Amino acid sequence: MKKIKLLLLSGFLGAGKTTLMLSAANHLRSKGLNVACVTNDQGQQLVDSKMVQHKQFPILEINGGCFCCRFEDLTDEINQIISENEPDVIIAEAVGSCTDIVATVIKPLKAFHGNRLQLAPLTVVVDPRRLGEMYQQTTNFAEEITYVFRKQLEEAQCLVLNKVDLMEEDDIAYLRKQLNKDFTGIPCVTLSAIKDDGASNWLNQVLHVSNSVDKSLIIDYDIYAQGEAKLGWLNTSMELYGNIKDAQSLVNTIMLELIKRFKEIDAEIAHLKLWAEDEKRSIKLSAVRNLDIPIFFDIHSNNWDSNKLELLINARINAETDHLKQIVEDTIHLVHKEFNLEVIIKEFDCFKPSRPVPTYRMA
Ligand SMILES: Nc1nc2c(ncn2[C@@H]2O[C@H](COP(=O)(O)OP(=O)(O)OP(=O)(O)O)[C@@H](O)[C@H]2O)c(=O)[nH]1
Ligand SMILES: [Mg+2]
Repeated sequence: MKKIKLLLLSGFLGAGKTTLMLSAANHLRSKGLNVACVTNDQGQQLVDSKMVQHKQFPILEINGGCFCCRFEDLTDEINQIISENEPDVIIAEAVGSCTDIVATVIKPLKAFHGNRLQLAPLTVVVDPRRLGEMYQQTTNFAEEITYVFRKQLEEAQCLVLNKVDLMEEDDIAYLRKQLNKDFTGIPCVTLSAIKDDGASNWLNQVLHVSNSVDKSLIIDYDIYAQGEAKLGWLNTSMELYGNIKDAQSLVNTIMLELIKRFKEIDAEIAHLKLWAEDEKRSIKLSAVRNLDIPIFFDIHSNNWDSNKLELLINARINAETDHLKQIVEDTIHLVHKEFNLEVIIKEFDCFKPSRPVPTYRMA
């Protein structure tokens, strides 16, 4: 039986996993291969899934916990996508606050499903600015979050230093040197996942290589759980009704307002994503640091007026949930008043990820 290739992406929130997954999926599709994508989150209402659907790839979503804690869901869903879409390659993105994937996902997949899945080396995507902050000890994140970031790097079987377009060559050379020193023997690919064909270097590195590493991470689950619990997680979806003259500018205003308010309480943004759509168009904005201005527009849509807009907000912030909730609620209220829009909240979920309890852990 021909095995289906499974490429697993890990790496911290905002590092560029979804961007790389979509770039790789596009590349493979252009070569005539069937690709399916897997998104994963602690909550529901995911901007990432909207992105995958927008690019028209088959998608499966594992909600309400990471792959390791929802291992049976992951394998059930993989079975389903295989029978419905017959993919040649599946690309799966783990939750950005998750680690210990070799022991809790890769090894169990190899043990129980190795006859039909060919697992590639575990790839960890890195934002070089976050990596620089770790080395220079200038991060604004709680120590326990940096612990998780570091553990993600430690279990990489392939490192992707992404977003090189944002960096000076010297800085990239310095970071590569540090990675080579700290993670000797681990291949490190530098690329820009947002550029056309940015993923091809990575695919060359992992697509035809089977996962052969059996070393599991040494990790303290108490600190890991504390690190995850330092992050406030908020997913909300709503409908906005009224005379929306310029949807892009409206969504931009919401984004800037949220960033301003998080800065005011010194709450570091890990990833703040907004998605807006009506029946014809959609737009996505992301900020992955408090310093992130201007914001990335992943899907452009200029001069866009509408009477009804659906809006998703996904926020992962180093903040207490009551602060996070208050800031998002206040911002929505401001939109209602300043833009004279009726706002109907469909879902509103704000929480801290609970302690990871993997279904399997193979040391
Ligand atoms: N300049 C630049 N921006 C990038 C690159 N890759 C990703 N980004 C941007 O970084 C932001 C985060 O990218 P995502 O792909 O959503 O990151 P992620 O790792 O999937 O984030 P989570 O799902 O929250 O863990 C988006 O605004 C992307 O457009 C890159 O190579 N260069
Ligand atoms: Mg993502």
